[in-house]
Amino acid sequence: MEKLIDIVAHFCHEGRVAEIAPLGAGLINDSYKVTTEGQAAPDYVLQRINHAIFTDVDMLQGNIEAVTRHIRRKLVERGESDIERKVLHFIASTTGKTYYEAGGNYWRMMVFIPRAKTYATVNPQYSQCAGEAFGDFQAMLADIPDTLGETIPNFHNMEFRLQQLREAVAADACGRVAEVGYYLDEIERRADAMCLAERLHREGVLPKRVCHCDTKVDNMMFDEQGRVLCVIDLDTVMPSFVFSDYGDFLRTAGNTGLEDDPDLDRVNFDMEIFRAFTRGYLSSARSFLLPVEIEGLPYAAALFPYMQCVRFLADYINGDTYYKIKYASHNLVRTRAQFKLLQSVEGHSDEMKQFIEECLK
Ligand code: GN1
Ligand code: MG
Repeated sequence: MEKLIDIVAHFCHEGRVAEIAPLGAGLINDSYKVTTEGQAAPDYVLQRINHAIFTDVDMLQGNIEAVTRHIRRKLVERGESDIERKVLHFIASTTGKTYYEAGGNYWRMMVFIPRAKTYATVNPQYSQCAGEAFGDFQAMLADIPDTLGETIPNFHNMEFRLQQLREAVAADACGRVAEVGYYLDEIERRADAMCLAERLHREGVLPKRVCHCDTKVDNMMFDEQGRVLCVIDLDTVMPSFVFSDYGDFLRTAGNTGLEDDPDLDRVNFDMEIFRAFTRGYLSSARSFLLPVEIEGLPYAAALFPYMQCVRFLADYINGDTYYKIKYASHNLVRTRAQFKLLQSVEGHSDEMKQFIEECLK
């Protein structure tokens, strides 16, 4: 593999590189911070795109360029200040594209957003801001003129994810199926109910819109005052149900434990975060949401722990081919934690409905 410094040299960046160091904790791509000498030039983030997952890098970067261009235009129209910190800026490589291929690896480089932070956990106040920001993100992209490709086909299609799990079970590549019977039964028991969105879509009732599709809480940058600057990690921006963005944020921020918490007593659904995020989201998304979308929000809160449980379990059964793992049973531990979260969400179903009704009054 080419050295990182040689990769960076293929991008049209400013300044001289002082240091390149690993950055972040994503489960898919590898990220590095590229620090430049002095104050004049910005710092950068260099990323190796996971080409096994994002097979069409040209489409991937095309989507991202379209989305960042459109958001930038909206921010300018609104007369926003500090725009460089409010939308990602990918720089061109020597080929003129915003990515560079070297020896079968694909790289891209973006301007590092200074004085910004991501959090693994957020308080209710931050959650409300995050809700407004994701609602606003969807609202800004509602009139994007470009047609976005599906960077990962069927990404949040629950029927497809269940089919993948069933195929993994049938193949049982590592002999792991025997030990996960309990989870497989619990998943199958809920399968029909959880595929509601696909059914509504087929009936022509539920639309797809441009969504972020990876609204984990740590994919959002906050400034020094706790205001949302921008949404990052745009690889999965594509047409989906609004449930994706609403549900995945709550799956991460609304968990009192960790996504892979080995201690299930720590994993519960935090209703205070739910209320704050929902209030924020409805304030900016209400203008375009259909009744069927609003009614589906409690379902979305359950759907994402469920879907993630299915995806982690399928990966465990397949022998850990998709998600980065830190130890042998990591994907099973993740499965258990997501299932516990799902059970906790299910226990709050009526309360969630009531709260949403009150919000709309
Ligand atoms: C992956 O790249 P990262 O870590 O933000 C995954 C998401 C999962 C998430 C679980 C392309 O996101 O869908 O929800 O891990 N992204 C992809 O933590 O599969
Ligand atoms: Mg991420």
